[in-house]
Amino acid sequence: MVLQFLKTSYTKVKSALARARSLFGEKIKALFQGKMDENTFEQLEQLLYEADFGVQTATELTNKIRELYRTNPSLKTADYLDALRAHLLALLGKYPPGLVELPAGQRPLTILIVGVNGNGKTTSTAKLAHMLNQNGKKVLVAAADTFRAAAIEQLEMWAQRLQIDIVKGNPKSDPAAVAFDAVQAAKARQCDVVLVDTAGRLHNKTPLMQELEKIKRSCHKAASSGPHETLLVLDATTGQNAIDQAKQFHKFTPLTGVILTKLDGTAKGGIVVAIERELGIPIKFIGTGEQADDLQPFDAQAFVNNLFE
Ligand SMILES: Nc1nc2c(ncn2[C@@H]2O[C@H](COP(=O)(O)OP(=O)(O)OP(=O)(O)O)[C@@H](O)[C@H]2O)c(=O)[nH]1
Ligand SMILES: [Mg+2]
Repeated sequence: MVLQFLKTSYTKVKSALARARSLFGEKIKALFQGKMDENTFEQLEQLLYEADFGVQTATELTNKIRELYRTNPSLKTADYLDALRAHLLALLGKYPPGLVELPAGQRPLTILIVGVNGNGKTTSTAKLAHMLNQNGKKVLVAAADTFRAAAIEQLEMWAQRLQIDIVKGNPKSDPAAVAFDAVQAAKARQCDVVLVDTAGRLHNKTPLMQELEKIKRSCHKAASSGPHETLLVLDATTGQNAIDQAKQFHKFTPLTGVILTKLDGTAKGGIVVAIERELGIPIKFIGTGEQADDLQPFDAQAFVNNLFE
């Protein structure tokens, strides 16, 4: 029901990956244009590692290219790039795109947005609400980051600007109660989707992680099959620490997907592969800027094609 018709904008992905393409993709291309020898393979492995692909993937990809060269030393630059693209796609294309589908007549789809401070939760909540709204869904957002008054105001401003329904609590009130009220309100107003924005929390602070469990239970109490998605917002510029964050969040509150923000601000696209591979959690959306329409459904093909040209 939900996201099948959400289309990836290749242009947006292309411009978001401009830095990664010029600082990583172009270097790889240059490497394959020169004379191939063991030094080339070592440099390739180093480049992949520096671009946050993770040790395992960097080694595997390098071995594949080394083997390709060994069996056919007369291959061209384009052949190596094609091989790299194909291997990456095989690693990434494992998850169905989009949000889960609810059985007909069952709503609202409840989505919990979680993550450490400043990763882009509130902005992503607004962007995702906007995307769904643009696709004809009736959406409600919940300002369940009651930790700071400014956080409530921030989501309120987005909601006003995007003309989206909002349910908010008072500053310092119980975020689980806000989530409960929001899901109830979404049911009463026959909304298709409710998005719950939560406060930033450090993944190594156990009481804060336990609070998430409470928010989750509260969503469940309000609508027994939810929350249907728990999306972790990760900042692509964080590097390998993003993996540790995801592991901890996943331990306390099983995640159904990742929103990877700020891809426009990094030269390292490899974290996309590392997250899906090391955590077994799909990247569902990518953040490509600060505006309302700077969110794209993650599309492995578009990603890989735009990383190397
Ligand atoms: N360039 C870029 N900036 C982004 C993206 N997503 C979010 N931001 C910016 O990142 C900053 C933090 O975003 P917020 O949405 O407030 O982050 P948050 O996780 O809600 O923060 P806390 O509630 O304080 O934990 C803002 O300046 C956003 O505009 C993105 O995809 N690209
Ligand atoms: Mg926030």
